[in-house]
Amino acid sequence: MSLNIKQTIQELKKSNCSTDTNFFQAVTEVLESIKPIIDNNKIYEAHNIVKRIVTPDRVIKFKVAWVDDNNKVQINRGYRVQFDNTLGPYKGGLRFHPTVNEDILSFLAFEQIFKNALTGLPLGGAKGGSDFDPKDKSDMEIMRFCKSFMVELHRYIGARVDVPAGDIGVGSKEIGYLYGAYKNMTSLYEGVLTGKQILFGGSHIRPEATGYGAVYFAEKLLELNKMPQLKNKICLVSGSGNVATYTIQKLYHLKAIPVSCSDSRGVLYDKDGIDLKLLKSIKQDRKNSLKLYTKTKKAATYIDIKDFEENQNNLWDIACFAAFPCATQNELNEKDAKNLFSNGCKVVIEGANMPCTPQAVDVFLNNDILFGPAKAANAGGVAVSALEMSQNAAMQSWSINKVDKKLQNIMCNISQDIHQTAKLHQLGKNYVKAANITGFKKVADAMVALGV
Ligand code: NDP
Ligand code: 2IT
Repeated sequence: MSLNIKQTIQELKKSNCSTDTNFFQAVTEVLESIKPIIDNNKIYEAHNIVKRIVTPDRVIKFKVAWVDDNNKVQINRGYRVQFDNTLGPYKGGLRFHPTVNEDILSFLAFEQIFKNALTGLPLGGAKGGSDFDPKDKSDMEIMRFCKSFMVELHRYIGARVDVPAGDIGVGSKEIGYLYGAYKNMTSLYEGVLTGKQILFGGSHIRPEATGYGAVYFAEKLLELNKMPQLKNKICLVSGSGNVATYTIQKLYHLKAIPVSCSDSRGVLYDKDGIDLKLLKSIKQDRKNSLKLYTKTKKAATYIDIKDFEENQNNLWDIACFAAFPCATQNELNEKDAKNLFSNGCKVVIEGANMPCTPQAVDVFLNNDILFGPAKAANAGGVAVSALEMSQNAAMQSWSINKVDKKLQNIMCNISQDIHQTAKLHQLGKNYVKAANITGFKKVADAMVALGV
């Protein structure tokens, strides 16, 4: 029987919340990609693989009570979506942002299964977080929140069970507080979290890994498609957090010219190339606006989000060779994609998770723009997380050079694997389908082999 995508989504909507739009968007994209594989492999139907893979193992939802600086008790929601552990312990980041809900975390956890499979390392898929907003909180409030969050979370995680890491709003500071709380409650000094500081078991290159990895991936994909490399090319980057910062840094290493960045309040354009030192010093404090940059760099332009033209992000109007959306989901829509195309953009690489809407992706694919989907392009972060787990398990610390080389290898392998799949299944340059098929097959074959 052939896979009926509409019916599968409808059944899923009955058991999930029907407003889970991000989750259904992600599931639909994967199912559309793998339909030919499912239809041609009776074994997957016999093992009900589709239904098993779109249903999370468990969704843990809990209350986080913490005390603010005014001695008031505050309440937030905490979550951990443990989607699938077929290939290894549950693995994926924690996001602290006011928009966090079960839908967003389910979509991220679902995507993480296939991303982690693409790395070739033994990792399952998960995601978690809270609607807590660290941006307007003091350090002490963040610490107290993290401690309370871990009081609940520690029951469900472990170095061989589920290993969270960072994501939006969770950097090495938050990971430190979370790790401290876990250690205090369990007496275990184990690799239960990744993205730790080097001082207490972190890995070199983990902060840089997602951004560096996206650029390594881009260079390899360009090479495989016999396109020019990034050297001397104008590049657009969105976001100004972890992923964006290290994407910009690696672009400079390769002598490319990253001219933009953004945050939730506006967009910054510096035609001379973003001054990374200045950007980092401004964004050391999450509360700072990018507008501060123009005080030092008079030639740079800042556009406030309030002044964006309707249904358009003004960042994507700038002429470029390559675009790296590195902020958040659905930040680049169809109109933005058309603007990129008409301004000569040749390659789009997703540093963030699902930053391009499905309609934007169609514009890229229909206009021969080389498109690197998130689950392949931004897998460098979780890949170095897995290397951190290896170092922790072996009680070792590897050199910068060793980790960076391994990261480069992993990103090159991912590019080659999806390029190979695209050839094998005659998908042209549709790396969305190729990445989904490559990741899916690894998990599905292991599911069949392991039995129910
Ligand atoms: P950070 O918190 O370090 O930075 C997030 C950046 O995105 C900030 O500049 C933030 O601006 C901006 N942003 C967040 N929400 C919005 C929004 N609604 N509209 C516009 N801008 C927004 O997070 P990361 O850099 O770690 O994560 C960025 C993306 O990369 C996410 O999609 C994440 O899932 C993905 N990712 C992260 C990995 C990692 O290792 N950290 C690994 C793989 C993927 P502001 O400060 O104003 O909120
Ligand atoms: O989306 C992602 O891959 C991450 N936030 C990193 C996850 C991890 O476990 O390092």
